Amino acid sequence: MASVPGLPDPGRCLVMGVLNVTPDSFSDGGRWLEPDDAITHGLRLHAEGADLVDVGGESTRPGAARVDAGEELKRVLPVVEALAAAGVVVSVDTMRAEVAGRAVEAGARLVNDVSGGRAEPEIMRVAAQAQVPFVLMHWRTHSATMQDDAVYADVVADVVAEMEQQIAAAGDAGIAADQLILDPGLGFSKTGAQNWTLLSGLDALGALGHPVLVAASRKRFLGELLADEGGELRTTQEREPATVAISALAAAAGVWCVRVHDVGPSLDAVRVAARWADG
Ligand code: PMM
Repeated sequence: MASVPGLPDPGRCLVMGVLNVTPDSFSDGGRWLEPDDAITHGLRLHAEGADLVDVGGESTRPGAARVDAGEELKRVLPVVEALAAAGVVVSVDTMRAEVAGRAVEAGARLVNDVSGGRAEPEIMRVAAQAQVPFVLMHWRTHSATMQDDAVYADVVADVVAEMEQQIAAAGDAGIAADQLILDPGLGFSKTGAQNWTLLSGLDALGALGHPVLVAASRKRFLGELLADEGGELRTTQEREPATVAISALAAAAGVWCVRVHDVGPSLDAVRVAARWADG
């Protein structure tokens, strides 16, 4: 089982709880926009057993417009600070170097950059200097137009090749190899079919030699798979059992961490997978 220095190591796949302090994220947008509500929810995720709580202040749903850095800082910092002070292992979900740096100062212990260092390359140096682990997600462009770029000759090979470039950039920026976590970026410049191909080809990502994080929770491709006969997608809430299935399968495939909105059921799933593997 992979482990990352400085982060929890429970001997099973980790569970990261999602805490979006945004008005417009696809699943929990608007629910935790007030700092007190966000902090309460973060503590709840922690109490439910989340190994990490991932605090984000910018929605990356397909088509989303960017927020400015000042607004992102205003959303994220008080929540990171309060949760870290309460003993929660906090990760910050941001593409901005300044937000990452300030969040780490406020107590965040992991930088989760959905752009994999491509939006603001300086973010890699910030993580390196702070010596915190860095989630390098596969990403091509910002959410407003990302689905126009879901074109691959071979999605697994192309994603791996593009990630190898960003892994090299992370090394050049001074991020230690054992502080780097890879994420295929499900839904980011990817169709539903491409997400499934990436999941079934996760070994190729794992072969790059870093822990892998999978974030499928409640995403549209699960709603599409389980659509009714009239083509009506499952609602985000109704995608929860499928999310739990992904957590179990990801854990069984050796994934280091799953990032989910509802922690309890996925924690059960990764515990089952660990027990199964133990025999
Ligand atoms: N997806 C979202 C946000 N942050 N971070 C990582 N590492 N990987 C992802 O796939 C990812 C992410 C999408 O929005 P959500 O916060 O509503 O799930």
